[in-house]
Amino acid sequence: MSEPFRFQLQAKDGAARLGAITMPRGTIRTPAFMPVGTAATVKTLTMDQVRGTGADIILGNTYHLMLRPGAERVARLGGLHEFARWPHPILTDSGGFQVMSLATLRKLDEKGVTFRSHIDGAKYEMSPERSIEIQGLLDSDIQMQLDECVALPAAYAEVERAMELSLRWAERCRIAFGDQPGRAMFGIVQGGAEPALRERSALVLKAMDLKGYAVGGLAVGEPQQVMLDMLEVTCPLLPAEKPRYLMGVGTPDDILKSVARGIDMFDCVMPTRAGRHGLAFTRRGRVNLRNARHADDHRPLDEESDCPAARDYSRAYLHHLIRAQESLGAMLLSWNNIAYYQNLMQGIRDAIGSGTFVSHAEKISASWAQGDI
Ligand code: PRF
Repeated sequence: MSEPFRFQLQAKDGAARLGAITMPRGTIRTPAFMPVGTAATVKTLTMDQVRGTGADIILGNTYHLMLRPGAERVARLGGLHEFARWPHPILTDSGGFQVMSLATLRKLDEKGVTFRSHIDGAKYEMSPERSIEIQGLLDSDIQMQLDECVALPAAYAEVERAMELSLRWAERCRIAFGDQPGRAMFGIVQGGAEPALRERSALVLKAMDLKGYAVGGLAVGEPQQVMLDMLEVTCPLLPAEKPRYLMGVGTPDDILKSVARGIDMFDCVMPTRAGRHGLAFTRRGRVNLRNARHADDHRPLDEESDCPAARDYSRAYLHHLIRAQESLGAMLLSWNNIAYYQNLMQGIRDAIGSGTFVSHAEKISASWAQGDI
């Protein structure tokens, strides 16, 4: 019998938590960063490269995969792990957030969302039940409830309406998901920048006794301090023995400050998207390789990195690739950036384990502030 879904807390340092999620396809060391693999690919990278950076889990998107190649097709082809050649855990987002940002002619009501594909204009309907069905067809290990995320700033009544709808959808998703021992369905706390709404959302979801909880509706236009304030309201209300996932976040600085407030899991397009645009994350801060000052720089991004992209190629060469729009440039910088994020998470985990998280976080951000040498 394979291992059911389990979260073990191994150490705490202030509100920061070190832990592990064990499930049939593998163990996720937390705090974890999940590279984004929207369309069954972490853009520009092979799964061997992604795995080699230390990633335990990647994220996939219901919205993109239901449109192309189609959830039923992925199921016929053996599921997303087999299709994309990633045998380790996969978390899928539920689709609503991507519908609202990408699809055209969207309509949202109690039943769910209807929209037209941004690819060919075809019409789709997605209910909470269909979102869970699709995530099951993909064979996702951690599935997300369908929710509605409101961009900030927003009126209280609008945030409240979307949060209450998300709670009703959470209950429908919980029932549709049923009892699947080796998999999990996470609820999503909504409530914008309103402490009272965050509190109600967290308490109702907690009562549903889900296997994990996400904090959604943040990093959607509000200042960082507002996001951190909402985490300070929300995290203490969530059950200590369940994992907490901050959706779509963020910069390395966002991650350090959110771990400090009790978040265990993150995903963000930042490392891959920034990489495709010529931006490299390094221990000394961000380096824009489009900049002419790199044209004759023979130094690598980081001679001490264990990622070949950081260690073995000169900045001059990376600059050239990016300027010439060569796809190798996008690949090398995406690889460097995912490796940087995974190293950041490993450093965070080690520091929590040794009770030095605060000084470690200070050291890391002081090193960014030095700038590129
Ligand atoms: N809900 C879902 N996915 C998301 C978000 C959300 O609120 C966010 C907000 N940062 C990113 N991805 N389902």
